[in-house]
Amino acid sequence: MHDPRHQGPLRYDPSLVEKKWQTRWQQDGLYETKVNSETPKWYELTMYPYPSGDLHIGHWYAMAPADAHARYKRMEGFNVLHPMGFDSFGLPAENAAIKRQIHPHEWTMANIERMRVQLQSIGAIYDWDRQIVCSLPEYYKWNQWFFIKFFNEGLAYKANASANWCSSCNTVLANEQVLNGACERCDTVVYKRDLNQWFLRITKYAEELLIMDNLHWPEKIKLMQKNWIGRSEGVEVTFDISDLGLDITTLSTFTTRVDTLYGVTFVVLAPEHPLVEHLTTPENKSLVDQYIDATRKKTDIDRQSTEDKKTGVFLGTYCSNPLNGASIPLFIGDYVLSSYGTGVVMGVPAHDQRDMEFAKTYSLPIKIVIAENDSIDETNELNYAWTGSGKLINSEQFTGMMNTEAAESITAALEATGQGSRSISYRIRDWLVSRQRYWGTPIPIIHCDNCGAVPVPENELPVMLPEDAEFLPTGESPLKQHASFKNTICPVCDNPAERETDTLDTFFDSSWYFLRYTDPSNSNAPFDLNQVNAWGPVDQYTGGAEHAVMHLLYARFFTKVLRDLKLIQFGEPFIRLFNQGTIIANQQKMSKSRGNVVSPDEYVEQYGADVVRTYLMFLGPWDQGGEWNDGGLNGIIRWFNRLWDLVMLDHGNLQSKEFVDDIEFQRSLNKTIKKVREDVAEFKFNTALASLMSLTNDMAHHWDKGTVNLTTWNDSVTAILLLLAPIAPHISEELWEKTGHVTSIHTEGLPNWDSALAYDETITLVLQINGKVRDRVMTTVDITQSEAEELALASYRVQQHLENRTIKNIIFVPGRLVNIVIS
Ligand code: ANZ
Ligand code: ZN
Repeated sequence: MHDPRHQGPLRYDPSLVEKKWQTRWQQDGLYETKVNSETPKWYELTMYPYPSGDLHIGHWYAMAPADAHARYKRMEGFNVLHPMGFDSFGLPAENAAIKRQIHPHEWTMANIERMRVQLQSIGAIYDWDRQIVCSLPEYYKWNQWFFIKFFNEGLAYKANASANWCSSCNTVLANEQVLNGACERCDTVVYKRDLNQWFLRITKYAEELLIMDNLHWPEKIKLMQKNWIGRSEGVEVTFDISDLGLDITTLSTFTTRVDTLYGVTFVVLAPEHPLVEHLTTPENKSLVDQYIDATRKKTDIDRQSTEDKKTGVFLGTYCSNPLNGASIPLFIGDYVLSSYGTGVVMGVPAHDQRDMEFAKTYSLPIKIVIAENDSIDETNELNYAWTGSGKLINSEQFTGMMNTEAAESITAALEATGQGSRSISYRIRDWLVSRQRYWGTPIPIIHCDNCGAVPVPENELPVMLPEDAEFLPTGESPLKQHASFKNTICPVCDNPAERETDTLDTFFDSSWYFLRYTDPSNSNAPFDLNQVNAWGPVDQYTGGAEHAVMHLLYARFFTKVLRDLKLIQFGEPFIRLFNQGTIIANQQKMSKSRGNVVSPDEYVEQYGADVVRTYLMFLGPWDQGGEWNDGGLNGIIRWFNRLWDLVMLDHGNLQSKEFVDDIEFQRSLNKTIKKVREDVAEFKFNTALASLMSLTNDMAHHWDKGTVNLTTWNDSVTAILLLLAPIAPHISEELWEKTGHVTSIHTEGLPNWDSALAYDETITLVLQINGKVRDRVMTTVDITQSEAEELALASYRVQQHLENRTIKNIIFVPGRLVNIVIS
């Protein structure tokens, strides 16, 4: 009976048993969620999937462990919301539609139907009444409603900008969607196009978005957000250009090293800078124009590359240094980005590597103003820029000061004369949200010649996406060709006007979907205030680390705006974040092109959802992912069978053993309960499962040896089923019923442990000589140093290795080891 070599088939027919329970749970409304004032809430959310058509093992890997954790929280006594939906707008639907001549809506809805059935097979606690489908008007209506709110607050605006253009997707991309200069979706190299686009003013929240102390998120993700926001403290220094006879008399630069101001030997403007044409002399114009053209073809990444030569063109004009009036030549250079700081850099070749390279290329003077050490003076030849700190030289009255101190003094001097002010620059740019594609939310704006951009009146929402658009990618929004969509009447002045034909970035949809789950079918508002404030914010969010910047940052921004609009009462969307790892096959990431994608369906059909769920949680730490290996499923099947057999044993046989002393087994049981509860709470499913498996062994062992009494046996059966319930909800429910329970195991609480029994009394103390293990002894955890030393020296094996050598030192690591150091 306890033969560990038990092999498949399962003791139960998974298809029958799982179907039976899924139907019953559904009928009993077991997973309907309602706000409830008595029970504390727990909102656990898995990033919603894109309805690509097939639920693959990667989805299971994201969803099954998250479901186990949500179930665990339920059993812990929380009122748990764990919803599911579909991120269903976006390019793949449109591309598939173009390729296969199916309407994106049809393609999307068919995929959703299919995926929902597959999702149901996981046996998760999703409350399907709360499902969200972003591409339906009942959802995107509220995107439009929010957009108008943003617009009215000045948080949505249309502007000309040089935007990232992907020629293969035929649309602009947000900065966040450009990876290493290429489109994150299709890898096509992105170039810049001047376009009139819609932006959301995320930069207004840059400072607050940096505050992440209270977020329980992986440090790595917080750091990525911080770097993306990229805050720099510096000074805006103005250089005089009044000699040139222009309307504008100063040129403003942003520097983080104002202490180097005496070392400026040139000033470089970004080629796109609006003053360039005015600062260029006629003789220099043609070279300058050529250079500007060449710059457009480069990506920002290329422009910032440290490998490439720093190039530029002289404009033929000069500005003067605010401190000493020195005349300084003006250049354009593509290493200066128009979108950062003021788009102008003061060139300090002695102390900035890029400036150094630039100066060498154009034979510009290199003037040292920070001494690397005392022996350096301005006559030294520099081969590299000294970017460290030091005393100022060659800097008039500031000479001799430490540079940190000089920075303060120089700033004060500039402020006094109005030639400079402290300033903070951020790397982050406003979020470009308009897309020239069909399958997205129409932007609810009407352009009127008299009234400008006018929002669509609220009672006319949603602006429906017309079904019959020609959605071929032409580079312009397909809605532009749709006359009856485009032509309308201005809501303000009643004159003919045109609708905005761009659609919203799908990251707009996902920036607030977690709020909609709290009240998904509300047709009067995006959500009811009581519902959203009762459930929100999300207590635990789980998903892939690839969303470190875009989605998570946008959602945080949205949440803060909605808080400021008094629509919600919290300012952070996701309190805790856990990133699962990836599951691989044959040592490689699964992908269609490699042909190594594992489909869960057949496995589920053959072995049931529980075996697949449990295996996924067992194959490695969830945040590290692991290798899918069919053979591994057998281990789970074998274990389930053993457990089944043990639970089904006729425990009446134990009646006679009422008084057996089974303290050893009780210890093992209580320790397991403690360990499993702690592990699952922290998403350590694999070690939790290992403990449950070893408890199974223990149960079998004590049964065979007769060292367990009836009460403890029953406790152990109850405990192991309860602990398994979040991970394998069907088999645990089936066995729960078979052991005589009439109500669902999923309405039970978790088993508790007795701390006196869960206490690890004995440990194995490792005995070493000069770091080499020589013996191991069992002892008590609380053994003292002197007791441990005594024990070590008494060991026969240790004595053999000690021979007659002198002991120099004895190191004791409590609870772990004794290391005897000999000469
Ligand atoms: C003079 C200087 C001297 C600088 C020196 C550095 C060292 P972070 O730290 O990233 O904020 N800079 C300013 N605007 C720029 C732009 N639009 N494109 C490219 N570079 C730009 O970098 C701030 C520094 O980057 C600024 O300080 C400026 O160069 C440059 F020894 O000013 B520094
Ligand atoms: Zn009008």
